[in-house]
Amino acid sequence: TSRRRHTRLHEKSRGLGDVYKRQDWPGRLEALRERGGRVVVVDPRRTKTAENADQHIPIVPGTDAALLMSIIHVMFDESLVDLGRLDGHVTGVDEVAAGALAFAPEAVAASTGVDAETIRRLARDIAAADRAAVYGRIGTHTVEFGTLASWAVDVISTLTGNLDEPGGMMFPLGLHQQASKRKRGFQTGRWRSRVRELPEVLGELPTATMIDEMSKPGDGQIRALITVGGNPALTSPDSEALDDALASLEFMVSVDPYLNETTRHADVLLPPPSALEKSHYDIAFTTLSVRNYAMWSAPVFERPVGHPSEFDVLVTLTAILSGAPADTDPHALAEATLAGQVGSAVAAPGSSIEGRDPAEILEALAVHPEITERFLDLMIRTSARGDGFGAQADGWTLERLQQHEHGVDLGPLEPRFPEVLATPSGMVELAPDHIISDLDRLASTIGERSDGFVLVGRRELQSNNSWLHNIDVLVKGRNRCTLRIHPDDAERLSLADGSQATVASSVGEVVVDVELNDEMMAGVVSLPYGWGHGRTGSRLDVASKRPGVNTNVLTDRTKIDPLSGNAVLNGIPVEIVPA
Ligand SMILES: Nc1nc2c(c(=O)[nH]1)N[C@H]1C(S)=C(S)[C@@H](COP(=O)(O)OP(=O)(O)OC[C@H]3O[C@@H](n4cnc5c(=O)[nH]c(N)nc54)[C@H](O)[C@@H]3O)O[C@H]1N2
Ligand SMILES: Nc1nc2c(c(=O)[nH]1)N[C@H]1C(S)=C(S)[C@@H](COP(=O)(O)OP(=O)(O)OC[C@H]3O[C@@H](n4cnc5c(=O)[nH]c(N)nc54)[C@H](O)[C@@H]3O)O[C@H]1N2
Ligand SMILES: [Mo]
Repeated sequence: TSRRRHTRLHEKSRGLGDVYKRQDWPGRLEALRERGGRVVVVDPRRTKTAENADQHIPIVPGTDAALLMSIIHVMFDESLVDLGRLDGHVTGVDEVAAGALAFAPEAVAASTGVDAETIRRLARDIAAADRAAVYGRIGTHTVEFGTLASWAVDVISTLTGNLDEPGGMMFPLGLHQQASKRKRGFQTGRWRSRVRELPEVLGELPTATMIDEMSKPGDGQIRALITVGGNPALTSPDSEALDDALASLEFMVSVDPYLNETTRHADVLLPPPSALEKSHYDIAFTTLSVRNYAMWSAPVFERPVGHPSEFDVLVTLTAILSGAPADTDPHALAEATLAGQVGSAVAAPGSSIEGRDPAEILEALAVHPEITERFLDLMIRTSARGDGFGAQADGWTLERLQQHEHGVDLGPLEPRFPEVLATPSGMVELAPDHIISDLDRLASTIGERSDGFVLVGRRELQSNNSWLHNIDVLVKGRNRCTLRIHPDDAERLSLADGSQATVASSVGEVVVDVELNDEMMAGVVSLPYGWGHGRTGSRLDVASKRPGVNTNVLTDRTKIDPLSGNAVLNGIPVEIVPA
């Protein structure tokens, strides 16, 4: 790389920092506390986040739904419910109140490990605060009652008037987004999987049943697979069985820069250019951001001549799958797709370009040499803040965004109700049938805490899921793939720091280095995920020298949250003995 390019890369990364610095979590937590706010972290492990908080509440893994329902119970019991501005826009409040009856704090204290007084105080504090946000992620979602827990998080925000309110849980509006949603509602189970008859969710089936669909013979058996930027051999449940299933496929294509644990099974590996060799506009994460912003980044390096872009690779695969010959020009298909999108936009009632001539719009988009940028510009210009191709004099275009090398700050999040509601009724439908009926299943699990160890996961700053372990600077130093266990538990099991333990679940076992650490709740152990390298046929020289073990050998594919189909990845019952 040339010196000039190095300088450019440096400037780019500084530019990114300017935008992402605002995401700085330790700084945000500190600022929140300086303003007089309080942070409470519920986690079986005393994480860095918990250390930076006012209060850490250890919880038995997998029991958040019960804790949250108990908070809701107290809110009704003590008349703390106040919908605020949302009053009149919410249905189902009475059904939620009835559903929460079974979850009195005393009833859930033993199984959650959180005492009744703590639960009551949480409910009262959230309700009494001028503003409060309740937030849950991997720990609350990837468990048996993940859907209920996620829903209950939003119910608490709603019942306390903190949904769509500054300081509470809000909805960002990205530069590419429309202000109002189509009122289509959310359906699941329109069709079911072949082997386990699991319902589709948003047109997808659980990864947890991929193995069954590939290995059970019969009509409709999956015999070919395309993976794009995924490493399921390490990241999906019941990895050993999945590895066998991948090996049994008749044909597999992978679009991936690495020859890793998954792509070693591929007949054809299509490596895309590096992420630094393409432009970037973030769509996924702006829907989760705490402030509205937009940024377009130019490629840092030019793509080598003759190397197709990832977009071209995917379009070509799409063309082949739809029956076109392998030498189909991907650009022709992409152009046709773009023309189709423009056609829909000019035909859509209420669109900012309704009734315009599609040819005029396509010509305006043609200023961008890359077709991907034309798709993006169409989204931006027809969005809530877009220029509507001239209809809004001060509106945004991709060209205008491109002039802001370090991105643009579009201001704080603003209330978006009722436009953002996508339910058929246009209301907050708080009590959908399938969720309310799952509360009985949850109620049947409360009672005593079961004995025995449970396993939770861990993410690392120097890694991203499974795929940054082949980069020396990111993996050097002490072994990070360790089983963290509370010193008292370790003593009981005669496990010394640095010794090895065998960890066994219902489906598999691993032998792993032990790390004593009092951040762990008693009875809970933690293993990071994304490790288990060094498989024959992979080509990961650095990672193979520090392979670690794959925690998903221990996750059971039959254990899922039935509503979402999400695999249970946290709270796995395990037995531990010295190895
Ligand atoms: N550096 C780095 N950044 C990443 C990633 C990475 O691998 N590395 N991965 C990215 C991805 S794909 C994602 S999805 C996000 C995930 O980001 P997070 O959702 O923050 O995920 P984790 O860091 O795994 O934290 C999960 C926490 O849940 C706790 N936990 C486990 N079980 C339970 C439970 O039953 N109840 C409760 N209350 N807590 C529980 C765990 O102890 C852990 O502290 O991070 C993203 N960012
Ligand atoms: N036990 C347990 N299992 C988990 C989780 C957990 O917390 N615990 N977390 C779950 C979560 S939240 C997630 S998101 C999944 C992640 O699961 P995966 O998405 O399967 O895992 P990654 O390691 O992120 O895989 C990224 C792949 O993309 C490739 N790649 C990198 N750059 C590019 C590129 O520019 N183009 C293409 N095409 N490929 C590229 C990498 O080589 C790698 O193969 O794992 C899930 N599994
Ligand atoms: Mo994720």
